[in-house]
Amino acid sequence: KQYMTVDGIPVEIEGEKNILEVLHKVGIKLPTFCYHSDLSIYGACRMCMVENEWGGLDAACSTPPKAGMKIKTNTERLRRYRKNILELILANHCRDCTTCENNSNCKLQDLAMRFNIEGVRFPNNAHSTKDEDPSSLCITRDAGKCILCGDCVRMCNEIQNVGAIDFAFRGSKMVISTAFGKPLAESPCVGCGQCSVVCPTGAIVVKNNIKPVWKAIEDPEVKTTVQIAPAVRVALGRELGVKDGENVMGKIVAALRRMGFDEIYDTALGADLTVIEETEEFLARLEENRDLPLLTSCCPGWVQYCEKKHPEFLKNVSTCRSPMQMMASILKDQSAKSSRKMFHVAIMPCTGKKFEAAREEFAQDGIPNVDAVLTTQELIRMLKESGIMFSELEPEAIDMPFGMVSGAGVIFGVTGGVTEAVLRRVVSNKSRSELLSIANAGQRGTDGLKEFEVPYGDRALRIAVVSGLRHAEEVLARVAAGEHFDFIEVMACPGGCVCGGGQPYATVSDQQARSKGIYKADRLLSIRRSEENPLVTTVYQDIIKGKVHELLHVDYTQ
Ligand code: HC1
Ligand code: SF4
Repeated sequence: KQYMTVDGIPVEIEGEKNILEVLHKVGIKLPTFCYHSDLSIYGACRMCMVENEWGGLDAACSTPPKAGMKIKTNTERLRRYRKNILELILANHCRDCTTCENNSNCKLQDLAMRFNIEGVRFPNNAHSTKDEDPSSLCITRDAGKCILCGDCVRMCNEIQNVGAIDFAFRGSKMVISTAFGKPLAESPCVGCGQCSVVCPTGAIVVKNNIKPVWKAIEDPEVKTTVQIAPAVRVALGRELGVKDGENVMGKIVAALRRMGFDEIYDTALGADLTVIEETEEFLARLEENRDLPLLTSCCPGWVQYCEKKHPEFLKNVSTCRSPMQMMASILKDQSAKSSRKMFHVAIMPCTGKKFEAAREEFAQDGIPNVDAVLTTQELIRMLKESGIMFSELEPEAIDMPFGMVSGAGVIFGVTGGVTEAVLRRVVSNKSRSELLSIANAGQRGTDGLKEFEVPYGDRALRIAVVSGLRHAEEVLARVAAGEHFDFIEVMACPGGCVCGGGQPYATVSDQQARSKGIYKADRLLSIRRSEENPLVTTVYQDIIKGKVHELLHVDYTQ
């Protein structure tokens, strides 16, 4: 066994990659801006310095632990050093904290409080005023709040393989920028919002669409309808006094009713329809041996990635509209028969859905099917604004005629969920034990790329499940090189929608709790397969008869 000494106490080294990890084990959480275990180590913020036995300072994030090492983590010198860094950052920072989108959700604010910053001794610098790029429909960047930690750059490059943003210029002129300083909307950005997840300040935040939603709710002439995505129900989190991973769908419904929405639906019904349509499309392609692998189409970040980087694969992308759009197309089509105007809101874990909602493919006579997308984060804000005591609410049920969903629709919220839902439909054995064997086929778990085979007739289906766009790039390269897959599910956000860019920040254990929560919700539903949902039959037979293609499909190749 090997030991190092932390603040005079021996601590065993058990293969940790850096001192930070060793410290976590003994309950010490040093401040960091630029450290995320999933990203490469940058070591730029210097907040996690520790003092070595010779009086030198080492960054705990980039120093591996060694046997016999002696460090101190909390000395007068270190505290002064950290305060100094914070003051320098604050001097270069737009300090409109009380009106900042990220107010109370900001690492800089937190650390300023933790280190007792009572004033900033340095003069304000050039970057200390707002400098916003509002061009993206998904996120807003404000260079005035950027502390140059580089987390967003590494996320966009290393995990998402998009490379929309990077460091530009040097020294005091350094900024994070798109190529040639273009607006983000004109860059390769796919709107996944993962940069905002890792941004420690308000420099990258989710675009806020709350105002038009309140306005519609207030308007007596307008009927407000709302759908709630699968992954939202397990991520409302501690801010509202519930555990991450707990399924609070019933409470969300109750809260939305109190807020004034007229009709409340579950996107999982849209997902049930997606399963039916996508399975049919998949089986047809298998039969005709064309345009394989089928690439899933419900994730808007992925669809944009394919459009921007790999248009040659667009013919493989399923023509199914996303569940959000299937649901919305049907609702808006229904509302055309009514004299009352409908304003339809989608509550999503995803920033990219804001872009999807604005796509011209998803409008009827110029009116978008989804009028506003609110992320889970925005929903939390509205709940707080309303003064609703969320944790105290008694659960309520969603509305008819779309008030029943299957477990297959709910599991869309985790990586592998779409695949599992489609497999439940594809296999002819409909027994309970078969559900279990499908669950263990290989699509579950958080790995960014999962590959497996499932027997189908006298052959095997070769399947890949991808989350995080870097892995999509990898698997597309293999397909381009001639490797065969039948079905590939892609979700842009690592872990799937439960870890979407619009969700409240989650630690690794929160993420696991959310996935577990989704699978638990599935197990507790009496209907586990989309085709067994009686409302699916009603929708096809009564509500969208003769309009299936028009309302449920889209062609991204055009
Ligand atoms: Fe998703 Fe989907 S699962 S894309 O991740 O297919 O956002 O939750 O609503 O549309 O159902 C997101 C989640 C969501 C769609 C569904
Ligand atoms: Fe990159 Fe996604 Fe951020 Fe766009 S939203 S800059 S693609 S990480």
